[in-house]
Amino acid sequence: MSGLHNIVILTGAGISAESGLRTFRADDGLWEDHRVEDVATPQAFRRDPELVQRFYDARRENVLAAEPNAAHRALARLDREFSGELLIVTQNIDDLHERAGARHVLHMHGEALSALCLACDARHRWTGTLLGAPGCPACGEPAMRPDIVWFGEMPYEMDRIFAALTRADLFVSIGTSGAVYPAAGFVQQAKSARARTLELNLERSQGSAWFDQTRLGPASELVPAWVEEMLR
Ligand code: BJW
Repeated sequence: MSGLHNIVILTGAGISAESGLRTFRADDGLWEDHRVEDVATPQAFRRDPELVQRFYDARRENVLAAEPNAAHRALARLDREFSGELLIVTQNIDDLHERAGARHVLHMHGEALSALCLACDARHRWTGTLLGAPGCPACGEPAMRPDIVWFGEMPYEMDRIFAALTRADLFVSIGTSGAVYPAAGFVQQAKSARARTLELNLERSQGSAWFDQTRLGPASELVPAWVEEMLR
């Protein structure tokens, strides 16, 4: 495996598109039905909690109905078989990496199947609805919100992510448009740590010029082919 010891993989909505989960910024994307400021900010939640809960209740149902595709399965295989350190940092709120069998996954933008209590900060696995303000299983308060990182909020696990980027000798970005920070800046951090950088995407991302190599096509084809090369 050409002397690699530390791989960091960033995934975005594009890796789950072929599992039937819509991306954000495509013509038929999630933001087509909703203005981002109406559903993905803390201000939106304060202004119209029912709209936001309904949006994420529907997303949670879609996640539960979706299945991992060949790209998730290939990354899970790499996670199992790579002898060095590997970290999958996903911006996605679905659990398809885990359901494909990946073990080293960080959800920097939160998880659809988790709820966060605004009264006591407890996080609970949540597969039902949040509309109707159910009580928190820990403190009983009807103060549960989707455990999602909205615009203006600090993404999860940033310390572990930055530490991994500093050690990385390969950084791979899969199915993300590079429109949202801090994730969009990871390629530059990896490059300053002298990592090689590879982009796998349907079309070039906004930060495409930062990558040493770009391969264009659907994730379900590109990712298994790349993993095969890595494990050869
Ligand atoms: C395929 C495919 C197939 C399709 N195969 N590929 C100005 C400059 C810099 C920063 C800012 C700024 N103004 C404001 C900010 C900060 C802000 C930000 O980035 N705003 C931008 C609009 C500029 N960021 C934040 O507020 C973040 N917090 C923050 O910065 O805290 C401070 C901080 C400081 C320093 C260090 C650390 C922190 C929080 C961002 C939260 C983002 N939340 C969302 C929604 C919540 C989750 C949810 O509802 O699901 O997360 S936004 C949305 O975008 C979602 C996604 O995770 C995220 C990224 O989208 P993604 O995955 O790239 O999807 P798309 O649709 O954009 O792209 C899909 C791609 O797939 C495309 O490229 C297709 O080609 C490809 N594709 N089919 C392969 N089959």
